Amino acid sequence: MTEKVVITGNEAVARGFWEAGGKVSAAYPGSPTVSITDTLMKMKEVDANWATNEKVALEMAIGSSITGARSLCVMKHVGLNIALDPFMTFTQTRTKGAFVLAIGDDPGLTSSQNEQDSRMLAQFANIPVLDPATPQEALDYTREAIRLSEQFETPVMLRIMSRLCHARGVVELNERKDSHIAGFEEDPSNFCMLPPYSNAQQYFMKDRMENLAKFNETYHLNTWERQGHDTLIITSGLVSGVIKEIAPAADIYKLAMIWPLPVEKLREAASHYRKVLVAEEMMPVMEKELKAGGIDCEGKKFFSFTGELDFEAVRHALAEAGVITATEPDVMEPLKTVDRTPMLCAGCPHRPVFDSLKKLKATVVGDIGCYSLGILPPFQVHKTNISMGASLGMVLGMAKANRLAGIDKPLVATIGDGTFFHSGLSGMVQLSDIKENITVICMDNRTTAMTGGQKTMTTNELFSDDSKEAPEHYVSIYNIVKAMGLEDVEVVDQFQVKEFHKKLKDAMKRPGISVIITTRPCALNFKIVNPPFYVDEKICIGCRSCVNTNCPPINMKKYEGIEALKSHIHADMCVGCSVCSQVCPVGAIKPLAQKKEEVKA
Ligand SMILES: Cc1ncc(C[n+]2csc(CCOP(=O)(O)OP(=O)(O)O)c2C)c(N)n1
Ligand code: SF4
Ligand code: SF4
Ligand code: SF4
Repeated sequence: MTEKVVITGNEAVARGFWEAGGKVSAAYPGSPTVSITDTLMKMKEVDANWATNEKVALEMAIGSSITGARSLCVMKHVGLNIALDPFMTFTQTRTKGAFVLAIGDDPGLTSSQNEQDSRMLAQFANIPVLDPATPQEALDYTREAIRLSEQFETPVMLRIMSRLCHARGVVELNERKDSHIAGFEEDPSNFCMLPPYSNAQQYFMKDRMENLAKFNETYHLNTWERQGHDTLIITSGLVSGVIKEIAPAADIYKLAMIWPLPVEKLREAASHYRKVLVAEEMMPVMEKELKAGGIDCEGKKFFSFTGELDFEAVRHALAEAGVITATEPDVMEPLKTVDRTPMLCAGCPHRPVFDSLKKLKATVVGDIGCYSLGILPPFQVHKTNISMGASLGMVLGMAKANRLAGIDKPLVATIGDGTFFHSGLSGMVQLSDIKENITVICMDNRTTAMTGGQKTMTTNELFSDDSKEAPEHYVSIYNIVKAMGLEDVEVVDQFQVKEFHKKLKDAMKRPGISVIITTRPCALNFKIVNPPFYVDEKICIGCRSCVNTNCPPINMKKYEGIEALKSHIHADMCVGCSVCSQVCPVGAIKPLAQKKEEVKA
């Protein structure tokens, strides 16, 4: 029985895995692929897991695959950097249970620290790549990836672009075909990657890629649309759909498997045309390979090497390449939107930390999470942001360089609980036996907030429901840091604004490593709503200290009968964290309930 539904690309990947008899999935959260795992977690036949980082996720999926279970590993593009070590060696082996790596690329860096092209890592690791264009293809290609993985004994990369992950489309569903888990069969020549076994696997890997390239020469999912145009556009995935809409009369060779390329087939196709264009987002992977194969083509001469190839970018490139006339009207008027910088939520636990750091004029080595917003105005406290977990190693390097240069300036590093467990542990150990003056703030909001509130090892169930029962599983950052031998470790409530400020100031003055662990949970994820506050405009002196905390409900406004601008709180947006009332120098911000009491009296 088939059914048609409207779902996202991510939901389609999850469904495809389920239909193909998928058994185990392991993921680390990161935009744009988060909802693949959210969806899998609702499917009882699949054992779906969030791992502590991408390397652990990959290793879990390797383990289930070599035990014969159809396995899926999910991450965002930069996650593969973390998992690259096991990945590069695992791809030498003959895959047992299917292994699919669903990886989300983010051209245009809508929510990432860089814009890397995962195809390059697939090329590096000698595995094939499928590139779906629509939610339907996301489902079909996931099933196909499982099939190819078992047929060719290879891990398969399913590369999904951020726009497809979140795009919705009509998708035809099918029943699940369950699969059998054969169990682990000992085979040192395949699973013990040491010489001489690993030397032999190089030949297997090379032959496997040659077989896949041959297979791709006649792959039924690659399509060649011939309409008599003098230019052939070789493309794949989302970009193929954009091209079709902009230039419906174009001749398009759309590849389903974008690595390894069917060079002979493309050479033959190219021979029918006056000109060949290669349209691909980010790196010129296909263009370079085709040029190396002697095929006369152009790509990055017209298509940008950075950003999404959206309608405007493709239209411009096709006009420049002479495929369409420049006078053709735009397919879509650009939307007129108001630019807004991202803001911390009302009641965010990171706010008072940034407020203090700003006042202390600290040099802060930042990390990745909601607290990365400390880079932006009005706080502008974070001075660096490189990769997850980097703050701890970086702050140590900076402290050492400062000492050699005779610069006596205390340094602060921030790291969230999610990031601490992801890749901060080893940096923290490195800090445990040094003499430099460094303050580390572990911003433990009990969740991986930035990616939608996945659990971390400190996620305390007490915050997520009202059961008041002890947390099921809780790993204390305090205990870990103490066990590393660090003595100067404090657990603080940053919503006691003045005390917190003093503790931070003192810690920054103390020599050696001081660790401060903040404890207030994420207001959004744990739905923390307390009674709101209001501004007594008669007391307010308009100093803007509250406004500078950048909490969304606060703004300056003109009150009737008062000349100067005074502060105001939108009660329906305020979640009553009290931080603004604590920074007000004249006590003008009070609980709204108090005002109501006064009115009654
Ligand atoms: C290597 C890598 N994997 C995943 C991500 C996606 N990501 C962005 S921030 C973040 C973690 C944030 O959690 P936490 O450190 O607890 O900070 P919070 O957002 O809760 O403030 C993740 C997983 C990333 N940027 N880089
Ligand atoms: S999601 Fe949580 S941690 Fe992130 S800004 Fe909102 S309240 Fe702060
Ligand atoms: S009490 Fe103040 S800082 Fe807290 S949520 Fe309300 S307006 Fe924002
Ligand atoms: S901090 Fe107090 S005095 Fe200053 S603007 Fe806000 S409410 Fe007014």
